[in-house]
Amino acid sequence: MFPISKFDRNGFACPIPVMKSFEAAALADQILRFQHEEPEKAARAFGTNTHLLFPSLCAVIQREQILDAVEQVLGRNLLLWSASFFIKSPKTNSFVSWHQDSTYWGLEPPEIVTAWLALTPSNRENGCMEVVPGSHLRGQVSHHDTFGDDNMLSRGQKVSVDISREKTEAIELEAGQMSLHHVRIFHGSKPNHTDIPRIGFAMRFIPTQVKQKGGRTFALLVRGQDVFNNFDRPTLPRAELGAAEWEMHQESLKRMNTVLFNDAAQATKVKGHQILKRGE
Ligand SMILES: O=C(O)CCC(=O)C(=O)O
Repeated sequence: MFPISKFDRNGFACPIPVMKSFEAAALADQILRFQHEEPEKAARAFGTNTHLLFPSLCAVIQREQILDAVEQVLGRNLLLWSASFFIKSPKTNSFVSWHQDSTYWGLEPPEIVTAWLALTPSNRENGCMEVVPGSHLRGQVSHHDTFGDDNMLSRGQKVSVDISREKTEAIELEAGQMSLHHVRIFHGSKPNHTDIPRIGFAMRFIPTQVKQKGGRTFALLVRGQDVFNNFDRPTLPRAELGAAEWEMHQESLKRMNTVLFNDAAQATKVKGHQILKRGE
């Protein structure tokens, strides 16, 4: 059990053990093999909701160790709203600008927790996630979109706060460990300067009473009951990358895009209407 009182104060908690490092390494291998063999398909698959394409990832999002920790923060009735990969290849400039997740997701109230599972070690050298502890208590802060090339966020959104004046903390994880972070915490990450990839699988959980503004999206009931019915249920994958699975995946992204990009004409222009290229 991880200390929940610290999550309330800090807006994040880590490290939380989820799986053995060899299990994480096997998943990382599967992901990297797919990326190597079918780069275009992989780019479409990894952005958002990859779990709808792979039964193995669908099993990950429902793992007891993850849900037990999330339940301590959000309560017993839990939905998985989305899941994204953040993959930094060795020696690349990919980075994540400092942002709050709550900015464009259109979810209310802001009771959303991300479980970020490291499938490789994630440390200062290869660009682990960094946070400003306690910043989730400052409410929603304004952001501006940069659409920067190396920025892993689809809009390159950046918090309008001078982070150099803030106290930051690096979230270093071993493969198979995860962190939890609050939807309003300021967070970001730097490039990977090492020879090893950095792979994180970010799972976004909400309690069933949360509502989606701007359209109806999908969310999977992973624990407890849902008496609110605020989301549609996705069909779970039976085969890896099957035709029906791609159809479900694309439909989920189409709906998500309607919500995320409804006021960002430039997003479709810059990202070529590829739906969500990578993490939200
Ligand atoms: O993987 C990263 O470096 C950033 C992840 C992130 O922004 C998130 O999970 O919300």
